[in-house]
Parts: sequence; structure tokens; C-alpha cells
Amino acid sequence: MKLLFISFSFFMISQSAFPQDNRTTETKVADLLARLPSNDQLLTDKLMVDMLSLGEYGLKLICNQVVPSGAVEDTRPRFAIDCLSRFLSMKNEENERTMWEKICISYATVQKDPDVKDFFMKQIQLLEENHSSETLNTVLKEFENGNADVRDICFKIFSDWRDYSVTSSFFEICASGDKTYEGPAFEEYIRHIKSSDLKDEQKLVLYRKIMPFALSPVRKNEILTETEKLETNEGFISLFNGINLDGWVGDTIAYGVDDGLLVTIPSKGNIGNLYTKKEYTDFIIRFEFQLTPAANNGLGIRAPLTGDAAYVGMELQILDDTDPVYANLQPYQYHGSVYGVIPSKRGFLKPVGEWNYEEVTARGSKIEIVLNGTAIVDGDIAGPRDKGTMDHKDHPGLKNSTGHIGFLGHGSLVKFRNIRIKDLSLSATSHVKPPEPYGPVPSEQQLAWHEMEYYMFVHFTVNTFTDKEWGYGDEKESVFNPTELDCRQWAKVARDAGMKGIIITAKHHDGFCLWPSEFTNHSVKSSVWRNGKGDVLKELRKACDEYGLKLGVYLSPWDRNNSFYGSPEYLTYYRNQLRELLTNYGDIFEVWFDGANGGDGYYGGANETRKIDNKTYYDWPNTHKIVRELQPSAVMFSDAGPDIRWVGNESGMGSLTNWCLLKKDNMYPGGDFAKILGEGHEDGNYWVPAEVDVSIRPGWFYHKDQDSLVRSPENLMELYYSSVGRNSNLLLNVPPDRTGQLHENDIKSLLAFRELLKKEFETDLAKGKEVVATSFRGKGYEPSKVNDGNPETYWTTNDLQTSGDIIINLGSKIEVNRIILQEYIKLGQRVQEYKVSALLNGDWKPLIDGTTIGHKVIRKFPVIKTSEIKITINKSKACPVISNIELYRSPGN
Ligand code: FUL
Repeated sequence: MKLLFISFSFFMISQSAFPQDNRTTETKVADLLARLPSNDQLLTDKLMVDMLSLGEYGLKLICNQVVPSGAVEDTRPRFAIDCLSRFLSMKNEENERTMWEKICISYATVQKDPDVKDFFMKQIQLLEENHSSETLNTVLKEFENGNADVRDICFKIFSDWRDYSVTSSFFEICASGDKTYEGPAFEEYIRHIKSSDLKDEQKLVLYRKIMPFALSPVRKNEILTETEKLETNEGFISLFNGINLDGWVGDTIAYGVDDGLLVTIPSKGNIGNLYTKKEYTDFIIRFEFQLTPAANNGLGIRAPLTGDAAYVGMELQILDDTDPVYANLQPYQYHGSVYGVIPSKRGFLKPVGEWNYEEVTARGSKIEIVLNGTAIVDGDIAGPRDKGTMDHKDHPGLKNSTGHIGFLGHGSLVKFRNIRIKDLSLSATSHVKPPEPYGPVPSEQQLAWHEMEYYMFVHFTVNTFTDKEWGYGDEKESVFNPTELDCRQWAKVARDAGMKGIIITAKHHDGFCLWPSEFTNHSVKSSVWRNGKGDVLKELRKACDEYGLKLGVYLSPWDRNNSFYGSPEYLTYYRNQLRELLTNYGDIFEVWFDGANGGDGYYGGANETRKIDNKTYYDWPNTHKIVRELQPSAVMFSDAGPDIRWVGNESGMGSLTNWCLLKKDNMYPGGDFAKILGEGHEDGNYWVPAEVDVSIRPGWFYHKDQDSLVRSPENLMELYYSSVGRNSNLLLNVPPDRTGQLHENDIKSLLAFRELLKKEFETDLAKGKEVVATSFRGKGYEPSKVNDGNPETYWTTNDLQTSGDIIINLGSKIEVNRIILQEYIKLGQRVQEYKVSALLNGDWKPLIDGTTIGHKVIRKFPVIKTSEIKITINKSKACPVISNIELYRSPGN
């Protein structure tokens, strides 16, 4: 391009176009077009110079012949115009450029054909490449003077501009008050600033400039989100959430929230002071305010909650000092002055009714105030504090090192918005504080349990040999005689199937113990198996250790064998057995208390029905204490916790809405709580997540006639989605047969499922990709934390925000059909509503929506080819805290 320019200049000097040429312009145009297009660079250059000398009329004649692209007509005029505009774009002759822009605009305006319109607009763009401001001004003038058609064209030209300099034009369009263009201009303004290379601080200035013109709440929000993001980067947080007065104390009657603004309500009587709950020492506070005629308010700083803040703290005047009633004020009473202490400059307020932007910096004894871009106060309170104040009054508050910040009411109507603070007391190196936990949070042992996700249930006892599901309790011990018991085989299969542990029915309702309990003869020690010397628990413990699995125990509270069942003595017996299990078999990760309680049974020969009150009989709290004492890292399962709750069904269905929270105080095992157990309580006061227990076969125990009814690998996959995929753990029962080993059909299915699972989640398409969010809390909580593979890092926003978008940029268009979402549950379960969408032809196509997330949700959606996936947190109890997002293209649909 540079070379071309030099050669043009040469022509301009050495050749005058059409010397002493008396032909008409029409003939010259025809002659010129006849010589185009040309591949000869020199000739082209010369023709361009000639073209320009044709003047406005001649150029218009060329333009008149412009034809839309794709048509077979003569393309020479197009070539001519194209060359010419390139030429002009490199020259500085303003007159010529302006002439050409005007021509292009007028042609773009009158042309009906969209292609031709486009063509002329591109010409204008070309002109802009080197000289933005003049071109922009021309287009802007056209916008301002133009009819609807011209305006549309000009607007399109603006929005296609790549340079950020166009933002000021958008600003003028936004400020023009034309409703048709306000919205789009606003969006373009934001888009241009966002994509510019400006520093955050410069961007903030531009956003602030446009803020007062944001008439609709949507736009206001958009700009707020952007500024908040930038200010968060700088360490600012919002003091006012636009919804309620959370975080504020004092006169919450005469201050209220109206349409996202903090307002005084004079009708509520004397307006008092509204203070931040928190105290601040050194800080920068930024806010906007709008005054009414003669309005009076004040910004209290380093103030106590009671007393006259102007004296017991400091009052920075907020005052319409332009009103005649204030004609005779002292400078230490003007707007901005530290009342009575430090003067300010008058004359920088916007006209009453307009929004003012103010920034106050309090650092040690220095106070600075910038109003609408002008420094109106730059003072030091040390002097007046030690030597006396301007108003000669006593200001003990000047000695305060810290205090509340507040709006001090003096009866007038005043509005505030965008109140943000940066706490300078937090040193620059100290990182942004994490959010406080919200609501109940998981214990250490519950967290470890959440990580397990998928493990094996083993139902094995006399029933295996009697072909029953519930033994009556009168079974002879000799029936228990597995021919080739092999706990190592169970453990190997569990490990190979991807499971993390095994929970065994140490004692089922029949009362038969798989370990040689000291407290009964109804156990393996009375069987012929291993000559009465066997101990299934011991063998399983060893096997689990060998295969790196955790061990859990099921000890049925209902015991149809024991003669004491129903009386207090039984509790002693039950607890003794529990102690044996929790003392002699190493670390136990989960103790399983089932909810089937009471009924008929053998009961030591009584052969009768025994009913117990399941609310009171077991005195659970005292049993729980034993577990806590002997196995502090174990979790306890039952219908109602205390640590893990039943999901409410045995069909493998976790609930789509699934809170890990439960109001368990009035719940007990065996109660009628199925639906509650599925969903949990949104406002639950304990962390009690759900476990999905389900069998790979119709029965819990092995029955030969169910060998053909083992769940298929595909069916196991569905179970996985409806349990682990729904914020629950999956406890999958695989019962050994009479040999004491798992049946080959079960093994085949489990291992094939394992393979399917691997393929289902083979390559995480989100990993390491660029992630952006509508806002984030600050350093250490960036959106990139959701796909850094580290479960201990997370994206979150500032405390007052309860929604937000995260967009994962996949780099190019790829197919996706699964998403995994995880909250950082150490800070509580928060998300109440979310949705996922994909970018499709420039629009966000909704894929799925959901309610809760918790430890993990895995969601399917039909295959979509997209370059961006957006996760929207619509509603959250407190700022959303997301630790992980994964995306997959699974072989399934
Ligand atoms: C229930 C029992 O009654 C079933 O037999 C099975 O053990 C199931 C897991 O728990 O309470």
C-alpha cells in the first residue's frame, strides 16, 4: 500500500489529468471506463488520478452505473469506484475525501438494492482505514440530519466500524434520545469498548459517560455488569445491590429502593442516616447521585452509628449549592466540602435532575473528591484536627481512624446509584476474600463421601441359600455354606468396574452375622463354612485393602432372630454388635442403617409379630455417638441421615431437583418421607445428601432364576445419569451367588458398562479453553477456574450478585452433547436455577435448563455443533460458586 501511495504522489505531481481537455464529463467518464479494469498498476494509478479530476459530477456519473454483485453487467464502474476509494483513503485532501463520503452516503441511501447499498458502505469503511475522525464526523452528521433511511445506513456503518474511536459517535447517538437507536447504539458502544485495547481505567471512564443515558433496566444492568467486572478487577465491590438494603443499617424506613436506585423517601418523615454495616478506614468510594432543587444530604465517613455525623465523624456535603437559598454559603459548606473543616470548589455539579458522578478517596488524613471529572477537594484533616477547624466548632470525629459510611438525610429527595467501594486497608498484595459459606456445608467425612460417587452394595447371607429376600430369623446356621467364597473376586470386579468401595450386609433382617459376633451364636461361627472359623468381614477387609477400596457395613436394626428385639436389651445387643464391627475391621467409610423396622419373626422361638415405634425405640442419637466415637471419618446413612439420606426409592432415580439439605430434626428411619427424600429441602438446616441404592438384579439377594434379568450396560448407564448425574451417589448392589462369588452375567455387564462410561466421557472439550464470565469476584476467582482441572479453585462473583453467565469458547465449531457442572460445595449448595445454551448462527440456542447443581450434575442434550457454550446461573441463594465445568461429545445421542 505504501508503494502505491508513493506512485500516486508521483502522478499527482508529474501529470495533470486531462490537460486542456474540452470533452464533456460524460465523454471523459465513458473513455475512462473503457480503459478499465486494468492489470497494469501504473495505468490504474493514472486512471485513478483522472477519475478524481472528474469532480463530484463525474464521480456521480460513475456511481450511477454501479451494478449489484453477481450481475453479468459491466463491472468496470465498480472497479473504478473501488480503486478510487482506496486511493482517497490514502490521501489527506479533506475536501476530496468529504466529497467522496457524501457521494457514497447519498448513494447508499437511495439505492434499493441491498448489495449496492453494502457496496457503498464498504467504500466509506475503506475511507476510514486511515482517517477515522473526519469520516466518522461526516457519517455522524448524516445520521443527525438524515431521514430514517439515511440513519439506518449510517448506523450500520457505525456498527461495522472496527475502531474503538467510534464509541463517541455511539455516545452521541445514545444521548440524542432517539428511542429507535438508543438500544442498538448502546449495545455497540459497549461492544466497542469491550473489544478495545484500552486500559480498564479508560474503559471505566467511557462506561461512566454513558451510564446516565441508560434508560431501560436491561441496558443499565448491562453497563453495571461491565463496570462491576472492571471495578472488581481493581478491587471494588458494590455496596448496594439495587434490590434491597442488605448490608445497610440505620434509617431503613426513609431510605428505600426504587427501580434499582437508592432513594430517600421524604414522605416517611424525617430522613435519618443510612449506614454501611461494615466500618471502613481508608477507601475509595464511587457513586452517582441525582439532586432535586435545593436538595441537601451528606456522605458520612468514619462515623459511628449514632450522633451528628458532621461532628462525631465527618460529613462530606451533598448539596444543590446552585439554589439561590444557598447563595451565601461558606466554601466549607459547598457541595463536597468536609463540612466545617475543608472547603471545596463550587460550580461542578450537573444541572439539577441530571446524574452526578463522584469519587471520594479517604487515605489517612487526606481527603480527595472528584466530582464529574473535576477535583473539587484535595485536603488534609490533620491541620484542622490539631489546630482548629474553619467553622471553629469541635469536630472530635476528625480523630476517628475508622467508622461507618453513610448517607446523611436532611429531609430532601435525593437518589443514588452505582455505589462501589475499594477498601484500601486491604493491602495491595492481599488477595480478594473468598465468599463466606452459605447455609449448611458438608463435613469432612461427607466431602470424602461425595468424592466416592459410585460403589458396590453386597447383599449376602442365609437368604442367598434359602432363596429369600427377607429371612424369618429361624434359619439354621448350617445353611450358610458358600463353596468357594472369594472376596478378592468381588473387590477385583468392583475396582475394575470403577467403583470406589463395598458396603456389605454384615447382618440383614434375619439376624445372621457374617462375622463371628461374641454376642450371638446366630453367625458364621455356628456354620460349617470354614469349619466355623470363617469371617466374611475379615476376608472382605483384606480384599478391599488389596484393591484400594473402602469398606462399609450394613447392620440391620430389625433383627428377626434375636429374642430381645422390641425391648431395651436389644439396643444393648445391637450397639455391642456395632462396636464389634467398628472396632475390629479397620476404617469403615459408611455405616448403613436401613429403614425396615418391625414385624413378624422368629425372635428366639417366640414366633410372633413385634411392632416398635420407629420414632423412639432405637434411640438413634446414642447409637450415632458410638459411630462418631469409634469411626470419626465414617458417614451414617438412613432415611433421615444423620449424614447421608435415602433417595426415597429403590429404582435408581435421583431427583432432578436435589438439595443436599434436609430439615431432618423431625425425620426418622422408616417414616413416610419419599418425596422429601428425593428433593431434600431447599431451606434445609443440615447437609444430608442423597444416596441412590439400587440392585443390578430384581432382588437384593442372589436368586438363580434372575440370572437372565441382570441390568444391561446401557441400563446401568441410565442409572448412572439418574444418580451420579443428579447430585447423588450410586450404591449398586451386586449379590454373590451360593459359591460366594459374583455371577458371570453381572460381571460382564459391569465391565461393559465401565467401557461405555469411559467412552461417554473420553475427552473433555472444555478443558483449558478460554472462558469468560459476565463478572467475577477478583483475582483468584476468574472464570478460567471452572476448567482448570483443579477442584479446589472456583469462579465466583461478588457477594451481592446471585446470577451470571459463563461462556466457554471452544475455539472452533465442534459437536457437543453432554455437560458436567459442579458447585464448590465446601461453601454450601447455592444454585437454584441454571440454563445452558449454545451459539448458533449468532444467537443463543437454549439446550437445557435445570434447578439445582450441588456436587455434580451431568446433563444430556442433542448433539449441537457450536463454537461457544454459555452456562447461565439465573438464580442462586448467594453468589454462585462453580468449581468445574466439562463438555463432551459422547457416542450416545
Ligand atoms: C431395605 C431392606 O429391607 C432390603 O432387603 C434391602 O436390604 C434394602 C437395601 O434395604 O431396607
